[in-house]
Amino acid sequence: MKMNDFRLDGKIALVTGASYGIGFAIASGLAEAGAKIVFNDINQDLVNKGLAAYKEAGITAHGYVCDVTNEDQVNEMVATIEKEVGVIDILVNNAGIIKRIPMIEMTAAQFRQVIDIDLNGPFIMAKAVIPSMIKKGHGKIINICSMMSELGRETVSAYAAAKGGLKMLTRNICSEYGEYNIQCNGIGPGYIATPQTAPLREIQPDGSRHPFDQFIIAKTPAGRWLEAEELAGPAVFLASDASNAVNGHILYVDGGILAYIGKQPK
Ligand code: NAP
Ligand code: GCO
Repeated sequence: MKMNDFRLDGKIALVTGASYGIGFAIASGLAEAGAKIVFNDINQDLVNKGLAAYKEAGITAHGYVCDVTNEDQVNEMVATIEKEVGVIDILVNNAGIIKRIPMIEMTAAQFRQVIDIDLNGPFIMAKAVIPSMIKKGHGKIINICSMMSELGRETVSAYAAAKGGLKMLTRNICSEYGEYNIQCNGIGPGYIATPQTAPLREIQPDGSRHPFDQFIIAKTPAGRWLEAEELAGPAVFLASDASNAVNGHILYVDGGILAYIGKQPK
């Protein structure tokens, strides 16, 4: 093994939904390792916000408007990227939403929307980039899974179903395309302080921490929420030649939540 195996120089990385949050943190880490960064988001305002943020971070990024659930938009974006930037070597399926609604109160349309973005989107994106990866003789796909790829909890039935499915899609891409030197793995973040989890960390009217915030602190051995930047190193590893023998694996970056029964209440 050479330390250079962890470098991404000369590689093109597409990170979906990466104007901010986990996607932005992962893309920034991949850039630090030498990758050329391409990202998409759902509208031009978000893409512009992302371009400004990457520029401020000293990263030259290419941004595109694309809804990952729209196959025509995805195919057009990938073709444009190949023309304007080059063939995608690394795909990070990061774009995702969550709806926290008790299952029997959730409409089928709401359930379908979460499945569409969090599971169909990664399928559509992977399907669009794999042919060129096969031609190129290598490729890396990293699917952003979740604690809910392994665990359920109240109000997140659609999200858990999607993230559980994403774990198995990861394993299936590994199984079907490993022979073409394509490695498909997942990252399963724990609880990360981003806009998506902001409602779970809101300070209560009496000034106390949100009950869920306190719950996660007790469930995490380190006794804290994790930062999006803490996902960058694992992403660089899975995007690099250092992980060429790792395939179909979900790397949980959760501070130990899945290993821990939780701190006994005082
Ligand atoms: P976030 O702050 O909500 O960011 C998600 C990004 O995806 C946003 O830019 C969002 O755009 C974009 N997006 C949504 N739907 C899209 C679509 N159809 N096409 C393209 N882009 C779309 O979420 P996050 O916390 O950074 O999470 C990123 C990923 O990590 C998600 O897959 C999430 O499930 C997963 N995750 C998060 C945590 C956590 O604790 N935060 C933990 C485990 C896994 P909009 O701003 O328009 O919505
Ligand atoms: C929730 C949270 C989680 C995190 C993440 C945990 O409501 O439970 O949003 O789902 O987003 O997926 O890994």
